[in-house]
Amino acid sequence: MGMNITQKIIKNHLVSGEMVPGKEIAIRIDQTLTQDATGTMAYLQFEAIGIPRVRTECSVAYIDHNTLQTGFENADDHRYIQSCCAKYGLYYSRPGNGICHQVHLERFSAPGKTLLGSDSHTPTGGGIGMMAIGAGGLDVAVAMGGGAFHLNMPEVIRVNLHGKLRAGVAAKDIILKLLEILSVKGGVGKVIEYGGDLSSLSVPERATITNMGAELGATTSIFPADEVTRKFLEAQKRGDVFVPLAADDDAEYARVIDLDLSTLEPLAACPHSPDNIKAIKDLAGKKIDQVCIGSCTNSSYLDLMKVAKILKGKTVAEHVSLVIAPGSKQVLDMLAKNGALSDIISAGARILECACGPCIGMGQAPNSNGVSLRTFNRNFEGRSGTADGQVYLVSPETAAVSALTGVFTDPMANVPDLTVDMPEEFDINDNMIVKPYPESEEHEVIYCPNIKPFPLNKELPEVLTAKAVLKVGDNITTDHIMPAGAKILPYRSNIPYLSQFCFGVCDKTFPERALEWGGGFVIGGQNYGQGSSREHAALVPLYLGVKAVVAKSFARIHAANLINSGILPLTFENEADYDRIDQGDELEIPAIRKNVEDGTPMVLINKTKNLQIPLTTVFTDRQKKMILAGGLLNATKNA
Ligand code: MIC
Ligand code: SF4
Repeated sequence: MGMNITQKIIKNHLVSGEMVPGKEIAIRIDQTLTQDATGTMAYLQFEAIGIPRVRTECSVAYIDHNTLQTGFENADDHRYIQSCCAKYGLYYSRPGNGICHQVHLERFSAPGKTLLGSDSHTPTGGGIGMMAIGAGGLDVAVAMGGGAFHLNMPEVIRVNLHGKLRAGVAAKDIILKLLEILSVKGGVGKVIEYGGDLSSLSVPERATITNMGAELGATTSIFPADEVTRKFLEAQKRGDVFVPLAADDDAEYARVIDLDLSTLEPLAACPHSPDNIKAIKDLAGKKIDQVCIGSCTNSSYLDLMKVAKILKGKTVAEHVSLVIAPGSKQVLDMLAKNGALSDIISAGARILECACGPCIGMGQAPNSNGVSLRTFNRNFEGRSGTADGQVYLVSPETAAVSALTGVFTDPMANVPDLTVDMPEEFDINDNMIVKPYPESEEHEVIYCPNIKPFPLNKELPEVLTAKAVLKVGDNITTDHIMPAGAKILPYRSNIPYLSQFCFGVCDKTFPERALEWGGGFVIGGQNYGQGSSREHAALVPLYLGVKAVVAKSFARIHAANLINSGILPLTFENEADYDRIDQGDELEIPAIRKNVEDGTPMVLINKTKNLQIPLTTVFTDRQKKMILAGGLLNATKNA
């Protein structure tokens, strides 16, 4: 039987396990990336593992999240990460060089390779035919050291694209449509593979789609590597890494979705979830306060050239603030050289540096109750930095047209000709990427005051007794668990400080209660831990004493991060039992250690209500070791 792209790449990288959907497999990782907000922890963990030099084909550390530098903290982190790169043999992409996923796509991506990144939008690389997966920092640290990455063999959903997008409709609208069809949990345990007639979609457009596959909860998303891919790589002067990649005609899929692009229309993801989709025409006329264009989803040369064409010779509406953050130095440089930057500036746009910026709440928080149109990928409550901010996720075309009118405006009726040819040659200047130093050179790691040690768990006890310290609903994101933003993000390497803000969006009293009660169980609904890969959403609860999370279901990366930290992700056998636990109830799992060791069914006793609640969790042998030892690092030490 023929194979799909996912199976082909996994087969080429398989270290152990059977390629049967749902079963745990281990794959070899060719490339890794980290960014600064997850990177400090990842390098501290890499150092704790004790391997003298990275063992991948290529590992890159990017500085793109924490670039505001309102105090010494960010610069301390940059210094630490740069010194780790020097000592351990990594590429270092300096602040200003751009957003990790955009730069990686331009300068390092390669079809057929595996990439593991400590950022949930690492699947951006799927736009060029990489198997690019997001993970917690510790998993990336292990991969940097040459260790395999473990995941459950995904099912593959095939999305066939037919026809062409109409003028004013963008790649962003394709992924928003899929979010409407599949929802934020529709991709859990799955790879979304694209096929059909793809000749009209450039690599940056494909990357917009694979980038936001993260919002489907998918393990990753991937496009074939075809002539469009080859031309993109040649224009980046990296044609040598091209290999063609396609699914076999008789490959099988768990599900096939057909999308006729010519019927799509401009869409928006409305507050506060990427799958809360409405047509722009149904929002038309609604007043807006802010427009932000950029992020790893929509900040390519192609995107910003379209924006420049829309803004040329016009003025941003007087009550609107328009900010634009180009995705990379390459993009910004090219816009500057061809004059498009001038069109953007003279229309009144505010130019931000090439970084994540407002996407992660690093500046540009909207006004109170402000309506903000963003070309980004996440609109979780409070993420913008304004608690009651109303964030809508849209295409660059919708964003730019609406910035001019000051109200939601359908770009189909209002755009000039937006044809932008992909450049024959991109502007190549890698002077902001410091290459790995030769192994023969000696370099010291610089530990700055902002770098604090990370917490380590203890062995799993025989009996687990604790209170339900917090009860939350469905689709809790890691932004709820460990918020980011300008006031908090600089402390990613300082877990005690971060802990004051844990679950702040849901319940500001949580950290104090957790410390007072000695931690406890967190009770969650469906898709617990969706969103970012930040392992701080596990490390901070660990610091506050959280022992286990009992939920209806979990998002992939967060469940792995919990196990890596020795916190048990436990699932209700009957979802209705969620209603039989209240915050403050005394809970106990009487034979927890034995249950984990033997794989025998676990029962949670609600001592307050005198109830027995069956749990279904089954751990693999590898996971058992981690849970019994109190996390991956302890398990590695014991081995
Ligand atoms: C995000 O978009 O939420 C982030 C910030 O890039 C995170 C990583 C982090 O929290 O540092 C992600 O997507 O993994
Ligand atoms: Fe940065 Fe936003 Fe992309 Fe996360 S989603 S990597 S914060 S641009």
